[in-house]
Amino acid sequence: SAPRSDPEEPRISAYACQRRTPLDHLNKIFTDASEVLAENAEFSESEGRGLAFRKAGSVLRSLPFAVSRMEDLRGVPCLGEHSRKIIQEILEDGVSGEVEGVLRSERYRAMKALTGVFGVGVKTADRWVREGLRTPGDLLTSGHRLSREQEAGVRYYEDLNCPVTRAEADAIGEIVKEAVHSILPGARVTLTGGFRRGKEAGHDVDLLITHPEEGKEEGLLGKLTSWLDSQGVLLYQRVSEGSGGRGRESGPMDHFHRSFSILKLGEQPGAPPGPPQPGASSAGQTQEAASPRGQGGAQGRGWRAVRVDLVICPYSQFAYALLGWTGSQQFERDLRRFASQERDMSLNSHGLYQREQVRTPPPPHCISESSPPLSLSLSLSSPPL
Ligand code: 8DG
Ligand code: MN
Ligand code: MN
Repeated sequence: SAPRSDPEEPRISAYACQRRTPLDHLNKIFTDASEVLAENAEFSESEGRGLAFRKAGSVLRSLPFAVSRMEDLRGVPCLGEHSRKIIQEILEDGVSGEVEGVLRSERYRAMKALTGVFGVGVKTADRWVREGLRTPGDLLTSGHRLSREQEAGVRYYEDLNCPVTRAEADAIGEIVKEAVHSILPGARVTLTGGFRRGKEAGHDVDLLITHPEEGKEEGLLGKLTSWLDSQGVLLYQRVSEGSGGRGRESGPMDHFHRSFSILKLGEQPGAPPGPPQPGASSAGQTQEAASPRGQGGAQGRGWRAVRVDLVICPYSQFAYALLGWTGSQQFERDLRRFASQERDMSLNSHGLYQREQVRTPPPPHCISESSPPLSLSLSLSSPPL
């Protein structure tokens, strides 16, 4: 694509982490389209194509004007031929034929419904679709063997596909805070993920937990989830032990102790959930069904199921963990790409490393919680913020 002719015109960075990306933006009609095409690509395991549409969506979200002619896109990076064709179609016809086709296709709909089950990835959903399954309800009637996670995913399908509100996220935060403080006074619980970015709704609640005295956080996750279980709040969990951030930290995945869980949220945000049902207080045991077929759901039941990620981190890594768990995914991806390609450094949720030192991190420099967002122009030699 041609560079902008006007040298005064600020260039738009190809890195999402260098673009201002407001929650509310002006090009929703185009970003909705690229989201559908990205999903559809991911459903056929075309990761490259999926990423291209995600990048296109991300740059469109950052534009301070509504795109109304193709010329508006001169010099805008991250828009490939395919994305531009879709935008042109929408500008001319109001909709994209290709996107409409995807939305109508039986395969896309089935993949969307089945990957919408907690614990079901693209590979599994694809196999089921080829076997003729279309909805989570079909899973029950077909008698397919489900993992414990998928069973919970089907049981709470409706609730988990109903967006979590900000008030519900705060209420979950309060429940977890109360539990954490009763176990380890002085520990800190921080709401991260989409809600930290200011979103009004999300698919889960992401909580990062630490204690200002390094080492005090060890063993906290097990105690926390036992406490939640004893209160009848823990409907399901899968714990990832990791190394607690004390092993060799490299690669894209982090190594914090964490729990991918489903918690029970009582009727009024902040209100304690109902008493545990006799014999049903352990995660994974039978609870009232949130049926995937329409009846059930949160209404009338007095509680709803909410997906919650609980992450424990040592205090010395808190700044990086907070940065890494705040998202968005595109921002995180490009932040790491920027570190690597522009600074020859390596960034993950544990620290920022000189390239040669990936396996022996220097002591992470201290960034206080009240600091302004980490500026990318900082180098390691800068004084602490
Ligand atoms: P949503 O829940 O509102 O839909 O959006 P979100 O909060 O932005 O998405 P998310 O799926 O909850 O993820 C939030 C951030 O957490 C995401 O940008 C990357 C990060 N994250 C995971 N899993 C992992 C992981 O295993 N390791 C690390 N370091 N980060 C992770 O979701
Ligand atoms: Mn989230
Ligand atoms: Mn999450």
